[in-house]
Amino acid sequence: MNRSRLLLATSNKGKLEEFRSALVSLPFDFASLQDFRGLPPPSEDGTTFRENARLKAQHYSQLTGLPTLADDSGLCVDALGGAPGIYSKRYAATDAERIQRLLRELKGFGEHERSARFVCALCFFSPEQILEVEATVEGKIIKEPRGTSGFGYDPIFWYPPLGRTFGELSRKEKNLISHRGKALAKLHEALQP
Ligand code: ITT
Repeated sequence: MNRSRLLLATSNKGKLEEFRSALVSLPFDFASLQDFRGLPPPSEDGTTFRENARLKAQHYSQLTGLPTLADDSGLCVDALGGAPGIYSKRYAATDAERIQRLLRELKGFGEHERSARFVCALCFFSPEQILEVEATVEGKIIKEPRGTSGFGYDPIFWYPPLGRTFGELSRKEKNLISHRGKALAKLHEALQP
């Protein structure tokens, strides 16, 4: 059977690995932005995760002619009024600096004031079909990074049911419970032939 190609449109390596591992059983050949070097980036000027995911997916689908999956995600911290939220990537220049900034902003906040959630919006965009799904996972921000797995804010995101940070989970464990894992499971179901 002729399998169609699906573009996994992210320049974030951590996301790409999680996509591949969660979607492996779908009947697509996966392409990535590595296969389309030099494409201009989309303008992510939406006001919600959902809008930004749609902007990215539509942008890359129209440039490549391929069905495209894009993700917009981030960390929302209650004590900071939901920041960094859709600005999670732009919070600082590197993962380490983003973590340091967040820990600085939360200095002085006690154990019970550090609740947070990761949010993930996915958009599958093709000329025939647009699918949008969203999922969240609740946790709290600890005071010192723990673990080296995953990416981004994972080492400071404490997940109470497992008593570990996301930085201490394998990719498989993270995909079972994370915002992205849950959103990918919904998408997987919707895309089943
Ligand atoms: P693409 O737009 O190319 O997909 P990006 O990293 O620029 O990649 P976003 O604009 O969606 O993506 O930014 C999301 C940021 O939120 C990401 O860079 C991390 O800092 C953080 N983030 C999202 N999901 C995360 C996760 O599962 N673990 C840790 N941090 C995460």
